[in-house]
Amino acid sequence: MVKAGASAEKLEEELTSSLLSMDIEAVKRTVRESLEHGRDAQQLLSILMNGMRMVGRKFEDQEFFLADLIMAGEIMKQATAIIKPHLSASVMESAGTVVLGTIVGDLHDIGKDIVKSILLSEGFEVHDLGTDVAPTAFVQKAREVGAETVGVSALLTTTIPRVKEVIDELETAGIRHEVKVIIGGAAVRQRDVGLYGVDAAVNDAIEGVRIIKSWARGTGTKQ
Ligand code: B1M
Repeated sequence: MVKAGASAEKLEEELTSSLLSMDIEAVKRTVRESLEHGRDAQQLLSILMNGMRMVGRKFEDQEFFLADLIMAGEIMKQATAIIKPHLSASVMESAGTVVLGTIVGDLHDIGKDIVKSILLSEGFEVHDLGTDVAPTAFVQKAREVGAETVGVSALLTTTIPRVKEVIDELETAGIRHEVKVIIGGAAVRQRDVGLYGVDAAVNDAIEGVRIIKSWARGTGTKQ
């Protein structure tokens, strides 16, 4: 158990070790106790995300199997459910409307759900379409709710290019000039802006929300 005044290193060591040994109860207990003792929610999230990267590497090295990936995903979901209410909540005015989803072919939703929580806490109206979302569905929903932003999560190198179809559909619908598009996920890179014609590409939720907020305030520029 992590003691109240334990160092950041000790906390990271214990949380990562519990995650890698798939001890869901230990992860949840450490997260809960750390928050009770005033630990920063963002710091806990970063530690868990690093741990998930290690899980991913172990999966690549065939040290972990699909069952481990599934279990780690479940642990991350339950841990982030505890952390989310503690993530930054500043301005509570209706900041804008965002349509959010994970692109077609992709079932990863933990990162998307974090982005959604932060957007909600920042006063945005969020329409979450879930995972495996067809490009046309993003556009239909954006049109229906008058969204200024479409946020696409994509974790697989095979699914990232499909964001181009969202851009094409927005153009076909004649509303590309009214809607900004941001893509996010661990493998998303800045070059994706040029490759697929999106307005921003990030691999960090806080950075993504910062950009969406700047667009809502009208201070953002195309990346
Ligand atoms: Co998958 N998976 N997975 N997986 N999985 C990765 C992504 C992988 C990198 C693991 C690896 O091999 N190293 C790899 C992709 C390789 C690649 O394409 N380059 C991979 C693979 C291969 C697969 C399968 C193909 C495995 C298989 O079946 N053989 C399969 C694909 C299924 C599918 O989608 N069709 C698969 C399945 C799964 C599970 C279902 C078991 C599970 C997901 C559970 C779930 O989401 N409900 C899973 C998991 C857990 C992972 C890893 C281990 C962790 C992902 C995660 O949740 N991270 C992952 C390894 C990794 O990411 N390095 C891996 C924590 C999360 C908080 O981070 O999602 O990056 P992330 O979100 C961040 C930022 O990226 C950003 O904000 C978040 C917080 O800062 N962000 C946005 C995300 N979306 C954003 C949107 C924005 C802005 C920011 O604006 C709109």
